[in-house]
Amino acid sequence: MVSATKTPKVINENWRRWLRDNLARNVPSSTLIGVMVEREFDADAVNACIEDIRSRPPEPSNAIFPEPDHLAGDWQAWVVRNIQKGVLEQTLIDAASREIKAAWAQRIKGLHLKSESQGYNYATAPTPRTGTISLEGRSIPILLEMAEPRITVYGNVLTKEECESLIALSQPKMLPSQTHDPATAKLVVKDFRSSQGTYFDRGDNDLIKHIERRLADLAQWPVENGEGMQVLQYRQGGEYRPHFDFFPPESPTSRLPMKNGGQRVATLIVYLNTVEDGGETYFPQLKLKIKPIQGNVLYFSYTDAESGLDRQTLHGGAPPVNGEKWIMTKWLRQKEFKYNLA
Ligand SMILES: O=C(O)CCC(=O)C(=O)O
Repeated sequence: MVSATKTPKVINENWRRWLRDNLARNVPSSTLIGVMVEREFDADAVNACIEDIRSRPPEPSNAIFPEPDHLAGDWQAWVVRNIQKGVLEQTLIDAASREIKAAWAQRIKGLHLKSESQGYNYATAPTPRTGTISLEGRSIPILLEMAEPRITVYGNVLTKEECESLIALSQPKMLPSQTHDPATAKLVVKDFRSSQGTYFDRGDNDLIKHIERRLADLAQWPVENGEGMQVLQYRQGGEYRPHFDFFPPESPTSRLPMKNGGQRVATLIVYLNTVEDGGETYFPQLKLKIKPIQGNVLYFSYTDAESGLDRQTLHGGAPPVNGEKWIMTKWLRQKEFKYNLA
């Protein structure tokens, strides 16, 4: 019998960029090789690519014109799929042009943080609990409190047992994380979000119900306005690059998810394990990093009562340098988030 030899996976421009970004953040090359080998790349090829990146001078900033992610990655497949469906070439060119415009508008507006955020009304922004807090007989220390943007870190919100139970419940149903493709509004797997994830509908089971009530109490926001819980697992080197949690008005894909519950107003991130090295949630505009410690909760809000958006809440999840990172995210909406819509 002839044994089939596997063609090594090609390191495309997206992966090369991922390597370059992580090397720039001082992630050890052994970690990066490990992540890519797990995804069936050849270790020698990855090593050669790392050496090549290291041997080149940094790119001059005026030469960088990145394309929107769906075009930078599998854009040929996107074109072929649509042509096969009968979509006209000109329609694709128009769609791509719109996307490039929207992606650049988002980037540029994201950088004009000061002027955009000046229009944000902190007096009507959602505000979580502060002061002395006792929940279900446990005292909850406030570890960090920031007013503008509104960011609070609480300690001791979930017990070790609750965190472990949530991980155990999630483990059998983890799938590669998805995000909305700006071209089609469909959920797709993207390199900028290299994690595994799963969801629990609101009130899915007694443990989830209990935790949702506790988080609603901390956030001072109704349970009914919360989306289901999302659990994320990042393996060594896995990350979530900086993004906003609200639906950006400049993106054509924002309209659909806002039909149920309106805009997102705040996020709660529950750390289900402690990450010794790396894995922080970071706010690049604020130069702020939050260390993942089991049972702690990070709260931040970004939509005021007039639907003004606080773009200083741009944030990401840094890659764990050693071991894994598990978090659970709860997004809160302006209005009730309904289930079982017809
Ligand atoms: O992994 C993190 O720390 C951040 C997660 C995140 O940004 C999100 O779930 O929206």
